[in-house]
Amino acid sequence: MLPARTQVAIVGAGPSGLLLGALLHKAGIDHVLIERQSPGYVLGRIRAGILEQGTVNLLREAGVGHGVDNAGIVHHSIELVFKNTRHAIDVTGLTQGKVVTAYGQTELTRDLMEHRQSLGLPTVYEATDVQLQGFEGNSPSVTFHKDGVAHTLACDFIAGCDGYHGVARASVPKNAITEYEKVYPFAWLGVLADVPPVSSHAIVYANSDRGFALCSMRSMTRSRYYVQCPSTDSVNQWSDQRFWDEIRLRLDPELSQRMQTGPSIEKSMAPLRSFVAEPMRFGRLFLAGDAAHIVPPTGAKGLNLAASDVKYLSSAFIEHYVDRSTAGIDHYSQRALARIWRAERFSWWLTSLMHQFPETGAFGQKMQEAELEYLVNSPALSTSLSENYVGLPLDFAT
Ligand code: FAS
Ligand code: PHB
Repeated sequence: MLPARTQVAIVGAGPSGLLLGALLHKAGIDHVLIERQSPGYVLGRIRAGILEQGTVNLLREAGVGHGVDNAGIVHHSIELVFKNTRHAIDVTGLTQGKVVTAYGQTELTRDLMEHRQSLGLPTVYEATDVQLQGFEGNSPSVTFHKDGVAHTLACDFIAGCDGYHGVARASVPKNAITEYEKVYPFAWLGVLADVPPVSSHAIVYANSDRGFALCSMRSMTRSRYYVQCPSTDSVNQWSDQRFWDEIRLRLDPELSQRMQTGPSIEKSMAPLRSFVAEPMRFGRLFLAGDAAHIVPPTGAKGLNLAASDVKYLSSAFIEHYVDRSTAGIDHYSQRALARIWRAERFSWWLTSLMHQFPETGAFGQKMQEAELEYLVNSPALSTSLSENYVGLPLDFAT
C-alpha cells in the first residue's frame, strides 16, 4: 500500500535514485521511489564500467558494497594507444596510491535493487504520466498513474533523478534554468561479449586515424568494447564481424593480435554530448545525476558524477531532518556544480584528444598525436590526466 505522504519523493530508479534511497533509508528519512520503466528494462541498459574510489566508498556507506568488493577489478593504470604504439600511464603511482575499479553499472544497479527489495522500501515501477507539482512553494507533490489508478504523493522535497530525458528538469520554468550543451559529431557503438578482456588490468583508450576505440571489461570472462562511429549509423549496419575487424584496426599490433572475438550478447549505440543545467535546485525540487548533466563517456565520469551528486544531496537532506540545518540544501547546487564542471572539462578534453573530428583533417590528427606524445612523456600532464581519472576530491574551495 503506497503512502499518501512521504518526506522525499525520488523520481527515477537508476543509480542516482536507488543510491539516494539507500542513503536516506539508512538515515531514517522516509522516501518513495517512482520509476517509469520495469526493473528488467532498467537492468537491460548497458552503460558505465569504471568506478572512482569515492563511488565505491559511497556504496559501502549505503550498505551495498558487497558486490563491488567481491567482483570489482581494481586498476592501477590505463593504456593509451596512438601511432600503433601502446603506452601505460601509472595512474596509482602518479596519484599517491589512488585506484579505479572496473564494475559494471548493471551489476551496481542490481545490487542496489536487491538491497532495496530486501528492505521492502516503497518503490513504484512502471509508473505512467509522472508529474511534479508545487515544488516552487512549500507543498510539493508527485502525481502518477499505476495500473490505471491515479496517485498523489505529497512530500517535503522532490529529488529529480530521472536522467537526461526525464520529467524533473522539463518541469522547471524555462526562465529559471540555464542549459549548456555540446553535441559531438559522432557516437559510440558498444559491444558486450563473453570473451576474456584483451587487457584485464587496464582500460585501453585508442586514438587512430580510423577513429577512437576503447577496450574495457565487466569480468575476467566478459569484455566491453566500443568504437567511434558516425552518429548517423545504426546498430544493424554493424555486424559482429565488422565490429571486430574495425576495433582491431584501431589498436596496436600486439593487442589486435591478442584480442579474442565472439558473438555479441549486447550491441548498442550511444550518442555523445556534454550538458549541464544550472542551477540544480528549484525551491523544493533538486536535480541529481544525468537529470542535471551529461558527459561524453570517454572519461568514465557519468556514473561517478551521479554518485557525488547523491553524496551531497543525501547529506543535505540528513542535515535538514537530523541537524535541523538548511546549510546543505542551500549549498547543494553550488557544491555539486563545482565538481561537475571540472569533470565536464576533463571529459571534453579527453574526448577531443582521442576522437577523430572530420573537420580538423590530417593536421588535427597530427596535433592529437603531438599532444599524446607530450602527455606520455610529461609527468606533469600524465599526473593531470591521472588525478582527474581517479576522481577529483569531493570538496574544494568554490
Ligand atoms: P539514468 O538515466 O541511469 O536513470 C534515470 C531513471 O529515471 C531511468 O531508470 C529512467 O527510466 C527513469 N525515468 C526517466 N523519466 C522518468 C519519468 N518521467 N518518471 C519516472 N522515472 C523516469 N557513463 C560512464 O561512466 N561510462 C559509460 O560508458 C557510459 N555509457 C552510457 C551510455 C548511454 C546510452 C547512456 C544514456 C549513458 C551512459 N553513461 C556512461 C552515463 C550513465 O552511466 C549515467 O551517468 C548514469 O546512468 C546516471 O544515472 P542516473 O542519474 O540514475 O540516470
Ligand atoms: C565501460 O567499461 O563501459 C567504460 C570504461 C571506461 C570508459 C567508458 C566506459 O571511459
